[in-house]
Amino acid sequence: NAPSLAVVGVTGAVGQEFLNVLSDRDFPYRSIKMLASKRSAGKQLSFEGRPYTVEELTHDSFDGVDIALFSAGGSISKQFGPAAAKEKGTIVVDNSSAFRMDDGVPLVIPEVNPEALSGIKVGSGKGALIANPNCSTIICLMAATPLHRRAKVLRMVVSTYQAASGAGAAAMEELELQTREVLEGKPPTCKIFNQQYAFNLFSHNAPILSNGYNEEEMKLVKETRKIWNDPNVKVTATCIRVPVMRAHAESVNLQFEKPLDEETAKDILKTAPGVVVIDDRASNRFPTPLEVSNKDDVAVGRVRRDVSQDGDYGLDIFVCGDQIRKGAALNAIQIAELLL
Ligand code: 11C
Repeated sequence: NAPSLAVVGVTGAVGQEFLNVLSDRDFPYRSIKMLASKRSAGKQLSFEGRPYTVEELTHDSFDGVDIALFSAGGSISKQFGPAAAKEKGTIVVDNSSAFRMDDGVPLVIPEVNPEALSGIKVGSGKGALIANPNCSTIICLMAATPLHRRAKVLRMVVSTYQAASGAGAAAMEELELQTREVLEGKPPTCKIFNQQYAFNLFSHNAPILSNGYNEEEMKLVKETRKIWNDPNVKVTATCIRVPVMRAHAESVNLQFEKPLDEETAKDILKTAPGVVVIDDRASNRFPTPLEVSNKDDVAVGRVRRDVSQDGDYGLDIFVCGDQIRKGAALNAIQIAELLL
């Protein structure tokens, strides 16, 4: 008995990727609603050879919906997610940050903490809210978790190089437009970001908090603790927006409780689900955002002993992952697969 689905925010970058991933993975469904704001209602879409009309999102949209995949921003999630779960018995997998840190809301990377979904099942008649982590957290923890399981991470220092897609389809369009404008000697159009993006990079555009970190950096700190169920793990991060279209890169420095040498670390990563190792020192070939774009797997390389730490208690790694896919749509749909 295949579930009925709804995609909320279907016209956005992640919404469109939900459809690609559902199709690629042959996700079973008996019906699917394409939901978006009033502005997009009435648009025609084609999915798996069938025509669909985008419907305006309302509370009634979730009548009879088993699983709703949300990616329409935090305020839409807050407005419609809890009501759909509570009143309509819908299982909401939410890509926004609205509920991630709420007690009782599982924050899940299927390869990392699938146990957080225990007790939630499609067809049980009971709705639920499940949060998809932030993309930089997902990509980082895909690589760090297999090493954490072996040697226990005490401290993690993350530096990100984040793509335009993290700020949505309009930011991707702005990067393309600005690149053309700069090459043509015209002033760049700065609508999404308040500064030139093409041929530049800048501190992540998320709001800066009172501790000097921006929200994106604190998501890495807090979400890691929740996903690893380890309130004591020390995490610090610096998040940077770079002019790359759709895949994030992250430099991750790890300090362990137990020794872990680089060869063992590479062997662990080679067998980790959803991870590929690209680490060819002889030809200087390592992960790149372009190489992982439109791919499911997160790529890890530059695996090396941290020379600033004694013995084998520290490693540096470099990770790249597709922000729209594993960082958002794929992760959410893998969660839904676990619930079937
Ligand atoms: C980015 N991670 O790359 C952000 C965007 O909490 O889901 C997504 C913010 C979030 O800019």
